[in-house]
Amino acid sequence: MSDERHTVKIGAWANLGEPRAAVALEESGADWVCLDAQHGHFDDRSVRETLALRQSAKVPMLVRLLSDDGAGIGRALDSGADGVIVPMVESALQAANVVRASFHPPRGSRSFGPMTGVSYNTAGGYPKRGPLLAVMIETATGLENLEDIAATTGIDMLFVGPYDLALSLGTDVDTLLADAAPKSPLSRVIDACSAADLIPGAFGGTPIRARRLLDRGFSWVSNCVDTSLMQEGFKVMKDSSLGE
Ligand code: 3PY
Ligand code: MG
Repeated sequence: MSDERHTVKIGAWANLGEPRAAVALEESGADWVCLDAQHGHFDDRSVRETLALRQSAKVPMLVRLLSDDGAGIGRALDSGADGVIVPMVESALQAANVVRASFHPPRGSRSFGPMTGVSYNTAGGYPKRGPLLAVMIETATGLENLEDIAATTGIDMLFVGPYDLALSLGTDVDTLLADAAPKSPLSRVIDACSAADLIPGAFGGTPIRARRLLDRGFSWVSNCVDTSLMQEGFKVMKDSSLGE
């Protein structure tokens, strides 16, 4: 995976739970799209409808799950998600459970639903060997166990949630992003990804924060959410209509 690890991929974050809006993001040039079922409004039905609505799988569509629950992982993958982003992962055991829940036996323990199951897609030529598995590092405990989590066989990406991580560390997002000291939290995540050959990913949320994360060495970075795109987009279009 080494080459892919360093390829910059800018992602769009879909919060609304609206299948057509999420597919429009995929068609707008995003390198990947996340359907957020944790803080966003996606549920089983809207995830399924979104994935079914794609004309073709152009880029990876990942589901950010409500929790690390194995059944939820299986349902997202059965619906055709290209991968999952699992929040609040704090230990190697939790990361190993994510891997186990993502693969059918003999590799894992994912249940096989032959009448409903969709095999995972291969959007954008990646992932080819299975669903993309991203575990979120967003707590002080997750950071403490970072290297063990990164060493878990089967994980593809460490994905930083800077909002939760900043809260957990008693700092703020911009201070966390700006701290480039060698042993700073984000530097440690980059180093752990290098050592374990994982993709370093992070939630940016805005273009400025996405830029900071790219500068810090992250390669899969989200730079917007669908709701803010509408707010910002209308402003830009209004100004442009008025010649400003
Ligand atoms: C975080 O920054 O904590 C996130 O989970 C982004 O959604
Ligand atoms: Mg979070």
